[in-house]
Amino acid sequence: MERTYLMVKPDGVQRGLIGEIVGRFERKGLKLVGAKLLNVPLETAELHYAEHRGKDFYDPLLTFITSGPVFAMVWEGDHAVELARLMIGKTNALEAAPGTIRSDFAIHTRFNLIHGSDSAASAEREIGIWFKPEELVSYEKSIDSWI
Ligand code: IDP
Repeated sequence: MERTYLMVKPDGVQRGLIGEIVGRFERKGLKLVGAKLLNVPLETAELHYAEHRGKDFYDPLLTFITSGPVFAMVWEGDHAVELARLMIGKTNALEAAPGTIRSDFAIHTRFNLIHGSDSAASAEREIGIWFKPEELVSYEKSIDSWI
């Protein structure tokens, strides 16, 4: 069983797409184990995007991600990281495959609606940045054996 960190970015929250996005992962069969709406402290944004420090899009990215509330989530399931990345689509909406979240709802690269961890190791690191262990819920769903 794998976990991934997903986050509806400020553009997704402003555009009223939280429900649409959450619904896609629910219908897929992944299990929501943590969620919260929050304004992002600058230090948290810096930690989350540490790998991009120094790139030309880094400062605008921090400004964007701290500009309004985000909806932070942890989802669980077999291959959760890879499945979520496939459903999200490529970073640039122009390159995202039809049917992906970014293709269906985004136009630009920065305002691309959602973050998803790119590996199991990144997921564990990011979950540690955004959630305390006690904020994650462990539970069984009787439907699990059908997925
Ligand atoms: P990802 O979100 O698809 O994993 P990353 O390369 O990790 O993409 O970049 C993090 C975020 O930084 C992107 O989701 C996007 O919001 C922003 N970003 C990445 N590359 C660019 C760019 O070339 N111009 C503007 N923003 C960018």
